[in-house]
Amino acid sequence: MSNRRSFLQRALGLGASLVATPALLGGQPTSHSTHTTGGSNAAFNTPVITTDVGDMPFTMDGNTKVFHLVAQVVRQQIAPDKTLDLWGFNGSSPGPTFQVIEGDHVRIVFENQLPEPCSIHWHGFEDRIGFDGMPGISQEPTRPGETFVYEFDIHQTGTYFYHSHMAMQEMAGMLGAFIMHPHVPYQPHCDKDFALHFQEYAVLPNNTVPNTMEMSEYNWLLINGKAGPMATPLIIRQGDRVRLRLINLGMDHHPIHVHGHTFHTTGTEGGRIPQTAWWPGNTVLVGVAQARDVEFVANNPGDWMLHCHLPHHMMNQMHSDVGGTPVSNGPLTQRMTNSAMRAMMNGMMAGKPPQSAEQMRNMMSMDMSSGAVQEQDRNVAPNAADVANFPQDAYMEGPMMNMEHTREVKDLPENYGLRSGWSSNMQGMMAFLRVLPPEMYDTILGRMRDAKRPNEPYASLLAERRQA
Ligand SMILES: [Cu+2]
Repeated sequence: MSNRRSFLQRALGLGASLVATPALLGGQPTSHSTHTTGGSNAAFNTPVITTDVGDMPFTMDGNTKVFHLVAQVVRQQIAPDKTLDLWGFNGSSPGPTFQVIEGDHVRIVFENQLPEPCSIHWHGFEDRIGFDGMPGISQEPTRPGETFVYEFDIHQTGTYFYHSHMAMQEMAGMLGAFIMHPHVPYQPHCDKDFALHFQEYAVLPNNTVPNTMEMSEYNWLLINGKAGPMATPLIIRQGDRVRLRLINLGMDHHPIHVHGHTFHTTGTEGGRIPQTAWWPGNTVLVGVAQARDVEFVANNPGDWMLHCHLPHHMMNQMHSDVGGTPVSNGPLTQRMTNSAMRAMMNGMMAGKPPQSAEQMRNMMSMDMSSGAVQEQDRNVAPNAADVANFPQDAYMEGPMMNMEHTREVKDLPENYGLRSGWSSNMQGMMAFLRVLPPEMYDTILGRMRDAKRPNEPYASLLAERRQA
């Protein structure tokens, strides 16, 4: 993906990816806030961080910010054992986040590399009809290989979106965030500002393509294109005032819950709410096509969870145990463990692949060490077989396999120092909100910096700390 993006940048002469710095986002950075009360009165817009996604680079043509948006097929790993074929933008799904300032003149050169027509809608923009992206209504769709140029004078502020206005394309992943920072920064100042997309996919067994015909049964629930335990944690310094921009462009509504803190809802997809009308909560319903901005002072240290509270949205590869029994990762009874192991061994000894490639991958990633089996045993009461509703028919119920040994989880600097075994309980629409004491915060930032990742979503944070 990153190769593709840098190739595009070279091919189009865009040069290196531009990192949004405070100077580009209006105002000048003052000294970093004291972190005692959270929310200094610093007068600059904190760049938004979109974990696992990153920003859309731009170049300047006079006073115009020029973006090159490419619709294309994207192969994306969403969990340690799952990769999907999605449609997205510039190498990722959701597409990279646009960040502009009220008063900006913006040009977006849209190129369609998909095998069918596409048209981009700028959700919430009070724009001219000819740029609204309604195929056959406001304009012709952009056909395969064609380019269309959108131009906007930004006069709004808040959390907006872009997405394909072909509904099935949107359901295959064609969506992204468009942040309009205010010319006069909001008060109180937020030290961290994150954008989080909530998406759901229905992927049939042994398939890599979301079934966009599905209307209600989803088995992969994602934050910023990743399912737990692969969603990158939000890294927060204890005392920071934090803004979360919760975005939903899917088929389901998501009640998003934050642990350990009380937030205020300070904005919607229509922009900022006057402070006198903010309302407190720890869960906010983000309906389809809505955004909810919430803010809080992260004064409670810990590795807190942020997740959708719909129970079925807290699981991976959720599906009913009807028909052939897949490899169970749930709270196995000893009997089930033995029969599953026996079936696998018999299959192997007969010299035939035990199951499909995907089931095999799942099996390989399962922690089969004797310690893990004992751990499973400890999780099941001796009388379990006599208890009504046990085991439940959803085979991914309960703690699943530990994925800490997988490269994707182990090597992520943002996961450093998490409690051992955490990944067994982090599934679906879940991510960590790590409120870190200063020393640990600096340690993790150091590790993130050392990782030198291309298209680093945290680039603005790492750059800011380098200046400080
Ligand atoms: Cu949900």
